[in-house]
Amino acid sequence: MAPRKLAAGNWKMNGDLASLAEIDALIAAHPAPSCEVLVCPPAVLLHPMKERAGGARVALGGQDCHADLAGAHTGDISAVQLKDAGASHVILGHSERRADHGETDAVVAAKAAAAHAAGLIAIICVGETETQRDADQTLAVIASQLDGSIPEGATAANTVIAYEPVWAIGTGRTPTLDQIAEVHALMRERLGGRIGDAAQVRLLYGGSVKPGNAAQIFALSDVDGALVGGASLKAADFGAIIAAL
Ligand code: G2H
Repeated sequence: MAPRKLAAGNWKMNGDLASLAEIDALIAAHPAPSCEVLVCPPAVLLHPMKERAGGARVALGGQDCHADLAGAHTGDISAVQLKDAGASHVILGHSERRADHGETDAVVAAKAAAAHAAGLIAIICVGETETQRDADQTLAVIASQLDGSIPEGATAANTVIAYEPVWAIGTGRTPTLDQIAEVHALMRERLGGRIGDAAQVRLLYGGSVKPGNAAQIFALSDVDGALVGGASLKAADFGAIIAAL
């Protein structure tokens, strides 16, 4: 049986306490979505979001965690702390983290192992740059990132993979449906060598997902949902994407 689809919102470094009203509005408009709904706000909003009526009814996630579960790491946040604040998931290896903080595949794998140890579901992101796509390296890059970023012990229950082509993030540009399908098929095949229940691992597409393109992308085989950035900030847009799943 195919896994239940997942609509995951990544607020990135956006939002404040007033933005929590968007979650309430989302739940009011979509009280019984057919897919799972996850929102990953900035860490400071996790607990207040969990406390609100709407936040108590959507799953919550962090956007990063440290590879250690506690210790002297000023400014960082641990997977245990995310869990304590109400998170069930954490996004790891987003291209903005890889670019802004120099996160390598090995770092992402260590963070994912910490997430698993804390009982969080790791959403591991992979994606090629425009230069890599133009050089016809996309499939090799994705395979290599998958191999290096997934820790031992990963299963369909504790790991989600998000394909996010770097050049499609926040740009309004998206790959063709054939390009998305090609990468997702490769990811499914590649996971087969690493994860026993690879057929059940949810594979999300991310990168300029909007109400206008969501249904077409979600109809592709091996696309089990989306990681949505800008369009997850407003209840109306994210709600329309949820409805398309
Ligand atoms: C990709 C995505 C969410 P956006 O980063 O992770 O953002 O939908 O704004 O392209």
